[in-house]
Amino acid sequence: MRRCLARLLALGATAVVTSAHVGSPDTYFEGVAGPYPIRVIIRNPGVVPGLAQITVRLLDPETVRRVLVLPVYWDPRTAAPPPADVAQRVPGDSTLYSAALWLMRGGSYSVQVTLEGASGTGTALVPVMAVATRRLALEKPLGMGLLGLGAFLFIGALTIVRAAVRESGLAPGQQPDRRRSVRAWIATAASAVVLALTLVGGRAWWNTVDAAYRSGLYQPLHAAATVRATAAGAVLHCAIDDTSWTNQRRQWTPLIPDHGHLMHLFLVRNGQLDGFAHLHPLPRDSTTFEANLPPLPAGTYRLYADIVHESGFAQTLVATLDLPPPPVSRLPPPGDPDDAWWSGDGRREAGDVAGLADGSTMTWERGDEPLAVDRESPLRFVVRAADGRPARLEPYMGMAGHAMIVRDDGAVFVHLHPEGTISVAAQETFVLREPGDTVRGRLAQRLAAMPMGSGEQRAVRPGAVSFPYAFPQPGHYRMWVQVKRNSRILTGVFDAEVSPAR
Ligand SMILES: [Cu+2]
Repeated sequence: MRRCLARLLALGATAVVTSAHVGSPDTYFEGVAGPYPIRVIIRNPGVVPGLAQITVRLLDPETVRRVLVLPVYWDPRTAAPPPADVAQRVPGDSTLYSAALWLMRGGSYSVQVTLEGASGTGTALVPVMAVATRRLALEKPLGMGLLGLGAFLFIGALTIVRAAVRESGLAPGQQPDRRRSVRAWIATAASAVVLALTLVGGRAWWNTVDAAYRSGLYQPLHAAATVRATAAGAVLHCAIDDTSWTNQRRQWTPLIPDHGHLMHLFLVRNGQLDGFAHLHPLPRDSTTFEANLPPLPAGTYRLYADIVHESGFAQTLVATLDLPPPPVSRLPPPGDPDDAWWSGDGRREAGDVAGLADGSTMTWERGDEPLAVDRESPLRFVVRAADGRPARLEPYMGMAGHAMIVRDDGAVFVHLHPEGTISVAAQETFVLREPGDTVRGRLAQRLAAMPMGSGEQRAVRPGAVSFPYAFPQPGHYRMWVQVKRNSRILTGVFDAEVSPAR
């Protein structure tokens, strides 16, 4: 009973912690491999070592001869990667390829997806975090079967010992005497004791292995948030107070900026989900970050802080915060120009059309199929000016758009771009990584020296943004979709009901 309870607790705890994003372990990527536009989905095995499933969809019906996939571990000190695997075409679908990838160590990988075809060869790098988030359960029939086989071996071994001592020295047909019989019984009893001790030792060894695995299950770094009132307004203080981060001998590589900011902090009001902010706190030192707090309704907020390490490891830290009512009649303190916030009036945003702050509208083109778990969802949004024409959008932090998705109980949080769930900074680290980058901080310095946003300014199609994604769990979700128009950040809010997988 106790063990059962412990297992349930472990499941409950691991269901909510998964890498980079919360409760959404799979990786979605949309981009180009040289001349070929592709969409890649990598299903995280949840165990390390583990087998990840990768699918590559060709978005242009080009003639592609071969699709190769290869996971490369971030640390150049590890052994050279093996040759790439050839992805197999999925029967019945000429544009879909699939393969399985072994992720042998915990940490970040770049999965190289190479396409060979009529227009030449092209490669895309898709960052993937390999983290253990669960223990595989031993199924009862398998356990019973193994127990039966074990008992058979145990009794078989004793039978062999008994027969060897009692009868092996006798001529055929001869009966063993009493002395032989006694010796045989003694030998059998002694073997039983030795075998039983071996079993006890084996059990202790296995429990140690299991405990080590459990203590290695991924947890994001611990963070805590507080609010401080100052003359200029309320200041949000976020500290990474995890001992594995604050210790001098850090196991973690330093943080690097992702689209220009070391931390992207999202606040979501508990319950009604009617308060939301997307802030960019500035580092005070290597563990504390501060941001001016916009005027949000009072209440309990969940905080999700996205950070990226130099190793390409992206993670989302989680904390909660009680916000006091904002001071009346005071202008919001000046924050980062990329900061944006929204507050609703507690009702559901069930429609397909959201009004934006500048009079334009954002329409979710939901498509005909209902949303279901693991079904690729059309998250496509069209922004129209007040006169109904498609609005001209500008890049917001280098991206055509940002979408933040939260399940109402907070168990799922994901931050999406048209490129998918990947962290662009993690992808950049893999592009810029050189074999000599074995000193911590060297790659981060090179990244920091690059002019900000020098990565290609991602093309913004007139008036539309889309995000590749499939919902990981059923439930009620809210989405905040942010775009920029006329230098103003606009937030569209939508609700989504996701049914269980068929
Ligand atoms: Cu973003």
